[in-house]
Amino acid sequence: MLNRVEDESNNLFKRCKDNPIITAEDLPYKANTVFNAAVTIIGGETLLLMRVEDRRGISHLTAARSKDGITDWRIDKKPTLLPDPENHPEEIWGIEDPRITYLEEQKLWAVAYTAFSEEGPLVALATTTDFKDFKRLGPILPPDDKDAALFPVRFNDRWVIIHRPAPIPTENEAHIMISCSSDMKSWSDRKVLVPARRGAWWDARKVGLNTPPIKTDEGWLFIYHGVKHTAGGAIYRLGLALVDLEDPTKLIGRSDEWVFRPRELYAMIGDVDKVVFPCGWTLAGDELRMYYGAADSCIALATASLSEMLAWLKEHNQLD
Ligand code: BMA
Repeated sequence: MLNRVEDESNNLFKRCKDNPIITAEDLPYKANTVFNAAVTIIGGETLLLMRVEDRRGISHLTAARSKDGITDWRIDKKPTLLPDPENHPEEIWGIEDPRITYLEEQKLWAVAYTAFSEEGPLVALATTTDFKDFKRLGPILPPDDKDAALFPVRFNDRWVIIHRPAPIPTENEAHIMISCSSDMKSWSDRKVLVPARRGAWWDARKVGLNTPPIKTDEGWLFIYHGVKHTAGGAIYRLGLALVDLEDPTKLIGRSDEWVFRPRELYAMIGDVDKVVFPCGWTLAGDELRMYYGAADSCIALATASLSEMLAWLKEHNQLD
């Protein structure tokens, strides 16, 4: 893989030269891996809420803060949010892959994460104002379901969440869905938002949301992953999806090609080979910063221009 030094044909993302920016060696305590981090800006600093897998295989979440979002990460000395199976049995096998959304109305952050229950992974929700204390709302979507993120605002008085229920066995395809709720507890009106493609496509059979949707002039934009199964194992690559500003259940843009793929050694080889898996991004001016888990083993950073990305998507829009 080292001889594949060419960049993506679309050249939208630039990988940070310091990658990987955080590895398990940077943690103040022993763990197996650190990856798939959510991100937000708080107090003028970048905060990553990182998935840390301990040496039993159980994941928890730990916060890291940095002034420039690239270097000098200050990592909490102890796990920030540990699974709490006594009060929340659905967290028995850990908590994983958080996505952060700032809820403007409530002036707090909502964290949607995967709780690994005995019945399978499900979507759970917690809120916080400081990333020190968290209020758990418990499971909000039944197993199997994961890869969920809330929109920051309500639409017609209802909250909206993007998520990915398990494949229906007969179809064996996993599609990105969207559901609505008036109380954030019971979710209904489930609808397919981004269907998995078929056949040989890079995003055939299994897709899932990665980054929470951000508002742009063209629509709500998010990154999703496509999983292609090959004789050499699965490859996790990333594409773009755009939904209508007023009606987020309406898909209006979807990239034909992937925009990012595992390329460097740290994304090609790890606990799970050939995986790039962002759980968040930040936007400052026109600069998008995508923080991604690489090979389920470390955290890396790539940046892109939002306007270039939207212009590229117009040229590469293929909805089905
Ligand atoms: C997905 C999620 C991610 C993980 C990826 C690759 O299903 O569980 O946490 O990074 O698989 O292993």
